[in-house]
Amino acid sequence: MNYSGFTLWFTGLSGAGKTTISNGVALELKARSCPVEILDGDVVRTHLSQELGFSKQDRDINVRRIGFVASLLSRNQVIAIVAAISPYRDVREEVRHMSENFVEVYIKASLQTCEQRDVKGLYALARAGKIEYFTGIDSPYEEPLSPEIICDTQCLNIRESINKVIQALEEYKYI
Ligand code: GGZ
Repeated sequence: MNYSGFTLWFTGLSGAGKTTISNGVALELKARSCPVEILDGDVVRTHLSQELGFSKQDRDINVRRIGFVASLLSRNQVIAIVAAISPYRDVREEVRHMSENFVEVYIKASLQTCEQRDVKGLYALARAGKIEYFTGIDSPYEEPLSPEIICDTQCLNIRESINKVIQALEEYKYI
């Protein structure tokens, strides 16, 4: 089968499950012999965006960089999987237009849920004023208005979310 490249963009709060679900989707796609590359916000920040913080201006630069790399990959038949908070709607719209084929996946989880999980202890630090511009605390998260896919993690477990993404990609005839 001939696969075309596309960008699969996961957005959502810190701790919503973007990394876990996107890694699971990547494994499924690799099992189908699809060429896949993952661009995780956290990882990109240690390689491409070390100098950037979390102001709107810096996040916008980070998200545009990721969008640009994803566009290069996807135009070369690679499935570019992005997992980044990418909290601002305007820049998400901008990166949508960078890739010819773009699928936005909203990993939906309430702030309360993410804060309860607090896997990395970052919410506690943000509440204590030790991290500034923390998404959901003192920096906004603008929910997508019409994402191609929504994984509501209050209703779906990890496996179900992964399956939902794969099924949607089949329906869109990307895979
Ligand atoms: C949000 C922060 C912050 C602040 C550090 N706000 O859940 P994580 O830990 O592993 O992933 C988050 C990551 C955010 O990087 P992104 O590139 O995805 O953000 S954006 O798309 O908005 O540019 C989080 C950690 O870095 N982190 N400080 N203040 N998340």
